[in-house]
Amino acid sequence: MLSPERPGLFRVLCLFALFEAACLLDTGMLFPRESSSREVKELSGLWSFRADKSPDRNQGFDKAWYKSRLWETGPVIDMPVPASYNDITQDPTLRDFIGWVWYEREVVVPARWVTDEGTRVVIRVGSAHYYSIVWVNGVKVTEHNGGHLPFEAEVGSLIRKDPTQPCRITIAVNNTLTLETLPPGSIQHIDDITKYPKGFFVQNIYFDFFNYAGIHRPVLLYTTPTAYVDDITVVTDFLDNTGRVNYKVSVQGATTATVKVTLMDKDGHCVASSTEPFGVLKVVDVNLWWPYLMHESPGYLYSMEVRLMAANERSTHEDVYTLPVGIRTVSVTSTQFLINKKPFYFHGVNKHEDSDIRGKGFDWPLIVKDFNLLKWMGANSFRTSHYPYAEEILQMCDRHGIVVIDECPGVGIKDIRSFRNASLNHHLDVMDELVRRDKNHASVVMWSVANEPASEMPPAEFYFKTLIQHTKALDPTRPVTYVSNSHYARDKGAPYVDVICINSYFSWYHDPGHLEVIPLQLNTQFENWYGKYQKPIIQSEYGADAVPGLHSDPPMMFTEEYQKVVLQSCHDVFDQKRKQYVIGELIWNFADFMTVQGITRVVGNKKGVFTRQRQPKAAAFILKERYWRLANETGRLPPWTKYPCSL
Ligand code: BDP
Repeated sequence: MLSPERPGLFRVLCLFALFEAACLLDTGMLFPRESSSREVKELSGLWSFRADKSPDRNQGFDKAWYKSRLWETGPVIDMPVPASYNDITQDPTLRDFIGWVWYEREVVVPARWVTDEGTRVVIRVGSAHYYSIVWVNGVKVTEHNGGHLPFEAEVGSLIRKDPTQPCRITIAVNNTLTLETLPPGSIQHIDDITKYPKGFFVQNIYFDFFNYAGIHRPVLLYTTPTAYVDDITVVTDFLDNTGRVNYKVSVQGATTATVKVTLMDKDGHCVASSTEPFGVLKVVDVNLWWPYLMHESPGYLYSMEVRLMAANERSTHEDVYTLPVGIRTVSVTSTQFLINKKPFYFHGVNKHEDSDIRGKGFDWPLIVKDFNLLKWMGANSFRTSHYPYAEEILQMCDRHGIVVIDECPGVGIKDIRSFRNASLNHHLDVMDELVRRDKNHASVVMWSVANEPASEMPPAEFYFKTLIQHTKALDPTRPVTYVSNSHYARDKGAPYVDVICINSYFSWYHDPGHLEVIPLQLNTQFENWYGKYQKPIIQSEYGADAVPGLHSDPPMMFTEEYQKVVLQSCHDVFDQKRKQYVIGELIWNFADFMTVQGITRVVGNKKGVFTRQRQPKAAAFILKERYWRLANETGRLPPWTKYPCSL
């Protein structure tokens, strides 16, 4: 990726590596889409729910709750899916619950799914936090370690066993974190009965957001033929006016197969086609995928239709899957981040999947509102701090041209025991799953393998070297970063990354109240990091808490004025350094978000420039002014926007 001397050969090697890497996992993880050969049944809505409040949280397994209907095992309540369960009731023990919770729902499946042996029926959970086990009609079909990423299992044979019965889906989810989970955590039992009730325990976490739990993203049943398109990998580039889509199609369940691949433009016209399972589609007069505010028509997507004609011992099948494809390139020099060979400056935000009542539950109105706010403020990018966001969000980014730094849940790696092999191996698996899921998104321009680990610890160097090299081998077409805290003495991961990402909170956690230190300290920070590594730098977090409606002049901490001045003081330095090697600035945070209770958090973290209800604080207007100005300087505004704009 870094200025190859022989671009042609290099590209072939990259492709080979990505295509091979895609095979490291047994199967693909294509987003379920309807087509002439595929149906999707969404199971969003009310599920039965029961938290296992037994002392060892194991009653559900001892009594095999999955074997009967959940209400037959004891009292159940209604629980919306998708949603975190924590804020749904008035019960404080459920908000702070740690252990197994049980979800159940009965589904009536179309008769054709049952009778047609040539149909494959798959259950897919978009994400559940943290460890999940799934049963269908009392039979275990899969389990999955980790939140934020999808998992699935074939269930056709179980549904067909007794077609007269509805299909009963039971999902048990456990939010317990250990030193080997991502993010890590630990359970602490406190036995002092003079101070704590019997059986008292807490879950210690080392990250700054509430450990929301439950089924966070949609659960689906979907079908494919038994011979089907299992995975598609695309890597794009262009030369002059000609775009190139390098692709590979993986097929499962077929004894013989032929493939027809057709690339269509936005108007549905075929621009290239092939009958090979892998190859290159050439697009004359290509419409490149451009970021929002960098071009007058950002987010241009082609549609790649893969039509499989296959046979197996049962019958012949046709399977159709259509993948949106944005044609663009990404590369990095020692001072610049290039998209389509042009310098790109990240002016954006860090987010969380977080809102009132829903917690981390997927919610379309919230997602669309957030995109409207991003576009209103002129943000062209965000980092998925501190875990992968829903695929539907990345699809929105592809369509709107919002650039994404895709971060895995490697946050809060602070305990030396979390650098052992068990943790590293799980971290590598999570990167495999993340790259498998998100490799085809044009909006994803960089992988972030972790946020602020205790990188001064001796095992950190081996850990991050291995992790970063593994990620680069998985996907040689995108840069890899890892987010450091500028206040840490040493950073062992930095030599291996392509882009340095730094978080710093001058005049907040350090020298609180002393706004005057910001210009000097921020300048020193940049000079030190660039001097040492000669790599482009993104200010990946900066900011200050502001309790909305709290005011003071001269500014005092926690007021809207203080937050404003922190931002403005940083912006002056960014403006000097972006002429040299600073390639972006991402505010911490887009919106206020929930955290554990603590003496530095007033009902959550208040560093949002929007409130948790998505209303602007004074700082939002500062950023809006700045981001549109930056866009005017560095990009090409779409004709339908006027500066200052009110979208
Ligand atoms: C940063 C962390 C982020 C926190 C933020 C803060 O990366 O997760 O929420 O500090 O303290 O260091 O607001």
